[in-house]
Amino acid sequence: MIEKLNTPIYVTQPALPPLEEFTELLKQIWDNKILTNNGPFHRQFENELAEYLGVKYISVFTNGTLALMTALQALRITGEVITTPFSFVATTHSLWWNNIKPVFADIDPDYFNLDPEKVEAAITPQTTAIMPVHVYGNPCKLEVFQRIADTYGLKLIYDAAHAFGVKVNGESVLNFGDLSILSFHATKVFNTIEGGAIICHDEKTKQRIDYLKNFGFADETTVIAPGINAKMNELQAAYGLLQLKYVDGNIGKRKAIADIYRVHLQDVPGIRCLPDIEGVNHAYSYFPVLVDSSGYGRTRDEIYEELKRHNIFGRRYFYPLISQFPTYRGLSSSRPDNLPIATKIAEQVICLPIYPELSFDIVKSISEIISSYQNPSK
Ligand code: T4K
Repeated sequence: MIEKLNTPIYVTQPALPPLEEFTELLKQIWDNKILTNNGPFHRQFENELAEYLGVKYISVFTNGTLALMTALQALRITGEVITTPFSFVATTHSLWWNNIKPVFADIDPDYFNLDPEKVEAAITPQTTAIMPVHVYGNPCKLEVFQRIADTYGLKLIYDAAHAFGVKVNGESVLNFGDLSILSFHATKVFNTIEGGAIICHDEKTKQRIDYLKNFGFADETTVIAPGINAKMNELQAAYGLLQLKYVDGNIGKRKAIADIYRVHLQDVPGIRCLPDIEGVNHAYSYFPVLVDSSGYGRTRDEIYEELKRHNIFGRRYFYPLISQFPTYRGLSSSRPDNLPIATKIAEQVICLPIYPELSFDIVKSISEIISSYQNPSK
């Protein structure tokens, strides 16, 4: 039997760069007194990030939510946008803050990303764009979405908040669609404390995004649009530069943890882990497992509570569905009978702790708690 752990284990814990290295960069900021507004670290960070990720143009932001909101402004999206209910609320909130009507479509049962067939069926004359999410960093069906977008003349904006560093056949997942958005929040694979980015594919779009994140200023006296203040400051950009040196090692540790969970949970009846996808370089941002109570003998919520009793705090990302929150539940696309797969997955999923400093012994203990808690006779 596994005892209750002395220190709480959360779903994640941020990886930080060595403090001494950060202090060195802080000294430079203290000397030159440039704190924000496209300073030297901001410029260097964008360049090095673009190179690391294998993308052409990137614009860094205060956070992922403002990046999403600005992306919609950059492409002048209006009317209706088809999106997923199985995500963090920020995906849909970004539409709402832009006065755009979200239209929810169901997800696929394998990796829980938007189902392209359901998206196509939801298109109306008001639809202007599709906003899929690479949930847990597993890539959406990229070619199929592009074909639908091209056929119907729609924009394609990927919420890639979970997909830092993810590649498909050697190509960054961020190079697909019109725009992709990253989050560098403390809970993400790569963090700048808070932060985010928009990835685009041409210089003009990058220019427009950069104007928009700086109030719309094109020069000292010209404001080209009602922009917002969403710039990343120099401290975060400097911190981000350091993070780039360590991110590969951190992803390697995440992979090792995912492998241990998979080995230890593979034979537990009613428990499903998501396998890696062939040709994809994963970043292991989350470790979701599905609990089928008919095989396991207990529900997802019972496992969630049992882990808590051991001082382990998994998270039910993404339950409830966004479509169930008060702002959105009145929409006709929010009806559970329109979203049967998302409804089912939201009831079954729990994300287990995964982060670079998590010890392998604790990963094994968590697996053991889940394995010994099953009750197949039920
Ligand atoms: N699109 C998608 C698909 C997203 O998942 C997100 C964010 C966004 C867009 C928006 O991006 P940002 O605007 O956030 O850049 C967290 C995060 O706040 C959020 O960034 C993230 N998705 C979402 C999935 O998770 P919470 O409310 O679950 O986080 P919280 O504070 O409960 O943290 C979870 C655990 O992590 C804590 O129990 C302890 C640990 N933790 C957390 C923080 C903040 C630490 O150890 N240290 C920390 O500093 O939302």
